[in-house]
Amino acid sequence: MVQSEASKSANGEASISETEHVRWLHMYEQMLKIRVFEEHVNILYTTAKMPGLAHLYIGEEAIAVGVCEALRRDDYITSTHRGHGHCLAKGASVDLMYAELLGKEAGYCKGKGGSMHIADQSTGNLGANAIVAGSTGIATGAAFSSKMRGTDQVTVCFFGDGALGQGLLYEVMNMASLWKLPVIYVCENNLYNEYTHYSETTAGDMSGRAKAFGILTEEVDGQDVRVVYATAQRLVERARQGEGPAFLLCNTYRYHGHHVGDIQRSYYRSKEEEEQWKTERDPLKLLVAWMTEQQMLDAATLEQIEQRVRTEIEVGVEFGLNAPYPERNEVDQDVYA
Ligand SMILES: Cc1ncc(C[n+]2csc(CCOP(=O)(O)OP(=O)(O)O)c2C)c(N)n1
Ligand SMILES: [Mg+2]
Repeated sequence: MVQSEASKSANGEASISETEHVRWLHMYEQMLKIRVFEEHVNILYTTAKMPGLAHLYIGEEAIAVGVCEALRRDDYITSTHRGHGHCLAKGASVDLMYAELLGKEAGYCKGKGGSMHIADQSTGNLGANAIVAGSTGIATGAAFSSKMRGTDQVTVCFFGDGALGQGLLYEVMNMASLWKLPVIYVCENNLYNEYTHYSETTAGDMSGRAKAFGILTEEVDGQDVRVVYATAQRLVERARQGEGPAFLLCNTYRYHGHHVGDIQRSYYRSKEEEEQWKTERDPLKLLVAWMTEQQMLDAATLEQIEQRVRTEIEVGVEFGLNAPYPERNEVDQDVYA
């Protein structure tokens, strides 16, 4: 992971170091990769090339990227039904992800898991999970394991605001606090649980639920990757030093429907609300604006990054489409049901 702080220029003003510059460019590229990856997932679904369905993360990219940038490769994450962004931010291969989504043998789960079950042990990704809050037990167990094994690995547990309605989360937060486990609970509050605004399902203060267990809490603007990254870095280092768990509440918004088929959304949220987030609070636009202001980004660099990302994604889509399906006689292999 890249590490450095703002240095002082000759005239004494804080300036962006070369290392930081590289890191911000990388973070922008990662966010764009998630967005373009998912735009193509949407195309694959609407053109009936992809079986099953998918929950798009577009709009929330700054959280996965800001948090995963603060992690080492051997740190762990667990993810959710809306998990492509987490997987890619932790370093998953675009090719193998498309192969999985398209049901192909080369995919992360040999094509048998699909969008909601991608796991990638090589990058410390213990898996997406279709059960709301299901990954909270796995993440806490992984953190317990790191502690027992005496490693300094940290686990990040991503989940949506809907998971705050699940009892398991409270059992594991209790344990994590008592045993000072190196786990960060990252709650992505995108305002909705499926088609219901969180205010109709979630009483009281979200962070207060973690505070009740004596867990350190932070609340950030999930559209601003700079604040997500800075806060995650602090919480991760603290956990690595044995100072225990934290709860990071990130306020965000999903641009698309709950899943790719949810296209008539006016009965639960307005077009104006969607437009406002897209125009005023878009995480990519916010980062580009700041980097441009800091003279870290010009039109030519933006174009180069865009080209690189689009090529990687197009190659990945082709790879997935052309890859073979598993053999028929493998249908009952590697499945547990
Ligand atoms: C235990 C359980 N109950 C219900 C569902 C159906 N379900 C799938 S996603 C979802 C809403 C999740 O909302 P949130 O946690 O806020 O995540 P988001 O989709 O907003 O990212 C529900 C209720 C499920 N998958 N698991
Ligand atoms: Mg939600």
